[in-house]
Amino acid sequence: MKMFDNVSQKLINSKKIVFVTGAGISQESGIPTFRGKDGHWRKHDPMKLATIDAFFDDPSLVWEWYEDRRKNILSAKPNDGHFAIANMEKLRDVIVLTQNIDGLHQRSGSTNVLELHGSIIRIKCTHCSFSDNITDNFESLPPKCTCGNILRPDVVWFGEALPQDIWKNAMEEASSCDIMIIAGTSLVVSPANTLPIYAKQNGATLIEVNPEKTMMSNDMDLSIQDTSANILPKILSVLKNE
Ligand code: BJW
Ligand code: ZN
Repeated sequence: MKMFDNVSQKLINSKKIVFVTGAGISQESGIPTFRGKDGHWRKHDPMKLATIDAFFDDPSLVWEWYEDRRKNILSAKPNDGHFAIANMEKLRDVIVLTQNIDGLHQRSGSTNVLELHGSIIRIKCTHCSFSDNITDNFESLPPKCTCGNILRPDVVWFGEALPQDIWKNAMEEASSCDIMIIAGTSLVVSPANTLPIYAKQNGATLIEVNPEKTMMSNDMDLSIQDTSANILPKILSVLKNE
């Protein structure tokens, strides 16, 4: 396929493909991004919703935002981009390093997914070590732990460290792939935006899929300005040598 000319042989010869994904990959499933034109951060101040201080200032407000998002996410379906990645597992070693908390990669069939920023279907206590999946609607917000303290969504907010075991694995996977495909992320949030650098240091080929240019587009071997649901199935076809 013409658009993959300079990387198609690398794709065909590859053994291990690592994806770095962000909100844009779920945009075609009806889930808003953060910084796009209908993005959350165009309507809300991130410092009032996505920090631990904001949460303790107004836990009900933050919980209402996450509950609205959780309902939207649970009614959404994976799109052709997610399914293309899942289908690549039949052909190559595939690892997905996602900043998304929506679980759509797993629901599309991907089995090697590292959730860098947590998951919207999990809760954890702000005080003790309790954590669990959310299985039902809450009677009132904010929900309380049996220890008496409030529960929070098990996601990573600004100023918080990523889960250390997951981050360590993510760096190792990024450092040992032949191909890294960066899809649907603005690459403005650290430390996730350093993963392409680890891959590049190992000599990997970097391919970006995003309708907009990002700060790292010029560092890519190929940067395709189109949506992930359009392009990832085409990359799957190249891998199948179709
Ligand atoms: C399409 C498409 C289609 C559209 N197809 N593409 C100054 C002050 C305070 C902190 C910092 C600072 N400077 C740096 C920091 C660090 C901070 C940071 O990076 N901030 C930047 C904003 C500057 N990072 C952190 O704080 C991180 N932690 C940390 O650094 O810890 C250090 C530490 C170490 C040890 C101890 C203690 C601390 C944590 C970051 C947590 C991010 N959390 C959020 C919200 C929680 C999860 C949730 O509720 O969902 O995570 S913020 C939000 O941004 C969310 C996302 O995962 C993340 C990344 O966004 P993403 O996915 O890239 O989305 P967008 O909207 O930005 O981009 C979408 C893209 O898709 C666009 O490019 C579109 O064009 C494209 N697109 N349609 C393909 N169909
Ligand atoms: Zn507790």
